[in-house]
Amino acid sequence: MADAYAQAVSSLREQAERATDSLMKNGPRLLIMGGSGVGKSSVVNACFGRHVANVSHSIPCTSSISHFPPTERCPIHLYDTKGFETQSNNEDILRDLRQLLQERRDASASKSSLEERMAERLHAVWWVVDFRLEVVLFNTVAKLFEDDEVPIFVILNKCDRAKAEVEECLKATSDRCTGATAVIPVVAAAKHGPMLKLCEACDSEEILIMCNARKSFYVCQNSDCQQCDQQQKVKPAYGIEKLFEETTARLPVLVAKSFRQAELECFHDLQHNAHAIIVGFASVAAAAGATPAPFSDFFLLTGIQVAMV
Ligand SMILES: Nc1nc2c(ncn2[C@@H]2O[C@H](COP(=O)(O)OP(=O)(O)OP(=O)(O)O)[C@@H](O)[C@H]2O)c(=O)[nH]1
Ligand SMILES: [Mg+2]
Ligand SMILES: [Zn+2]
Repeated sequence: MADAYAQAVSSLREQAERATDSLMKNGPRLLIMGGSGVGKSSVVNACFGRHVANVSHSIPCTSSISHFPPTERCPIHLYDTKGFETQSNNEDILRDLRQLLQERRDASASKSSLEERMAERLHAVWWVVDFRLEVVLFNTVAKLFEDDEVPIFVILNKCDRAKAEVEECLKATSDRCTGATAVIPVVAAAKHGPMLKLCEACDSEEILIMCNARKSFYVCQNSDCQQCDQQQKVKPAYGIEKLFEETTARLPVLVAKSFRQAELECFHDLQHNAHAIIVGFASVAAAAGATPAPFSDFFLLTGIQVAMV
């Protein structure tokens, strides 16, 4: 019994290592853009944790774009753009974006297999905004990416404010940024309460918020709420899962796998998670009513893997 267990762990580890290699080779290429101080770094941290935002492993790509190559724990190529300035025409950034696009087209053209060519392309843009919107610049950039069919997701950050205010801004953003694939509200680093300042248990706006350096909670005042008068913790971030879902849905299947993978920071720690993985794996296989799929295919079952680890 112990032997069989050890064998299963070791076989899973081997398969996971192979899957990781392939994920790293085919990691999605994600470009982060946005004005200064809108929360680009906070969004990256909320999504990919501390495994990427480390400046020391970035490679200057152009003068205003840094490339963060994939790591074992975060198999994603991140291209981080210098925040643009409202007072400038941002010609330098536009020039660098053209250069990056060309570089990626050339890299793609140099490969022979479809799989490799696809892996070299830029796969998505995350355009982070807070409540100011650079519409002209956005539309210029959207045009730039149009030919390459790169989806642009506008991430409306700092949605830890009143619902009416956020909804108005979401509408204005969708109306004016016509080239956006989707506009997604998030709270990358909650400072003023939960998303939309709504109770997470009942959606009521009647909440009292207490956020300072030491405490971060709120109390729902709605007498029908199950959590009424209870302290509820303000989470570090909101809306990140939705952002992943929306982005994954638009990625080529090949790279979508590694994108989801980035969420599973602990995945490589197989020894630690072996038991949960084996239990999860067996139950998925049983539910599918088939012989167990190879581990790499298992990553396709994205909903399940998140629940599992
Ligand atoms: N209220 C609130 N503040 C946020 C949120 N996300 C980020 N911030 C704050 O916004 C400020 C800027 O965040 P950064 O992540 O450094 O923004 P950035 O776009 O990387 O900034 P630059 O790199 O300087 O251009 C910080 O003080 C953050 O704490 C959020 O969801 N809500
Ligand atoms: Mg930053
Ligand atoms: Zn409530």
